[in-house]
Amino acid sequence: MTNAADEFHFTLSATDGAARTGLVHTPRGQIRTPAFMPVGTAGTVKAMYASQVRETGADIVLGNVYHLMLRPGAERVARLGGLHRFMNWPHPILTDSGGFQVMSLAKLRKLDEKGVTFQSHVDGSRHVLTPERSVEIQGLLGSDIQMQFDECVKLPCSDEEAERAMELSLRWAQRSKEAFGEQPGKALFGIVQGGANPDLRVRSARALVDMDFKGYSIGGLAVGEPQDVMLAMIETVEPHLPKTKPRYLMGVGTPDDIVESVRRGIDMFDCVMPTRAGRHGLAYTRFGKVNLRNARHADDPRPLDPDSSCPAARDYSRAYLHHLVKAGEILGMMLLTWVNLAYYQDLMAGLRAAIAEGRLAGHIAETKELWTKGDL
Ligand code: PRF
Repeated sequence: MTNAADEFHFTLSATDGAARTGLVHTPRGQIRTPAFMPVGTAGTVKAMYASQVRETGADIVLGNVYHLMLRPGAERVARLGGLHRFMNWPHPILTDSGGFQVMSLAKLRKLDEKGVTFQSHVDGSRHVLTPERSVEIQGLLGSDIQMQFDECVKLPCSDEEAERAMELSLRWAQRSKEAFGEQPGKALFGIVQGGANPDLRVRSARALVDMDFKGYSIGGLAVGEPQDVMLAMIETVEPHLPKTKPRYLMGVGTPDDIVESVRRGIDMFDCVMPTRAGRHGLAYTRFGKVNLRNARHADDPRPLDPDSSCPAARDYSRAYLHHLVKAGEILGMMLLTWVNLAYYQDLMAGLRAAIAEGRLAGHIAETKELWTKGDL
């Protein structure tokens, strides 16, 4: 028997239109929603200490089956005490199931009803991922929130192709659920697919809700379509998802994508954007994006944002950051990743507070207004 407090569950504390704020409860801690999950693909949020990721305000990070099964191997991580201990992150971890990364990174892929066979991008070795093996790997890693194994098609694509992948993903959802079984304190999410076709999206959402997952992801978006198509798909799917379960929009996005998706009822996000942009000299601030590679920063003594919660945005001049980026110094990547993750977490905290106080629309308008103050 498990205590109700040890169960994975979601509590809503306030809504504002379709937007919601609440808590995902896990035995490893609570996740304040709307939440942004920094991406820790290979057992590290690149260029950040785990403790520092926590200090920016992150309650959960994301790990990837695809990368970790290839290197260092899921069984090895399990022998070493699981991913939390391995990467010194004692808080919740969500893992992605691998299919999406196989399709974007692996060589010589072959997909059939059983699963995906592929060659590693690391050493060319041959591997098989099935719904059952993906769930097994996510268990070996010790993931708190697992994703079903799915197939994501790039957009644009034909309705026939979107339907085939959506139906396959539903069969894989059922197999993932059977492989996962009952695991108190842990969750498996179903993933809505269906391309840019509203009927397919509704069918996918309804079928997954009938299977009764602990949360629902929306996949297959931010894969080449314009923002208005993505937002229309969220609006189509949202009414079919239970209010009592968390909704996670996979791989999204820019600050603007995030605020517009929160407005439409999304609770969880992940994206490489803040970390990857930071390693490429791009800062996200309250005043919009700043490209530190640009020569106009070379003599600028001002910090990125003197009122930021992040020391890296307050205590270093734009001139110094420009110098580090131009010189290819590791510290440049570290400082800008820190700035960006802190900004994303502050953005989420601002959205949560605004929803709680019923002033989301005004808050979003003010937030966007500041973005236009831009590269100053
Ligand atoms: N499926 C899975 N992971 C994902 C996606 C998906 O559709 C996306 C799409 N944006 C990002 N990550 N399993």
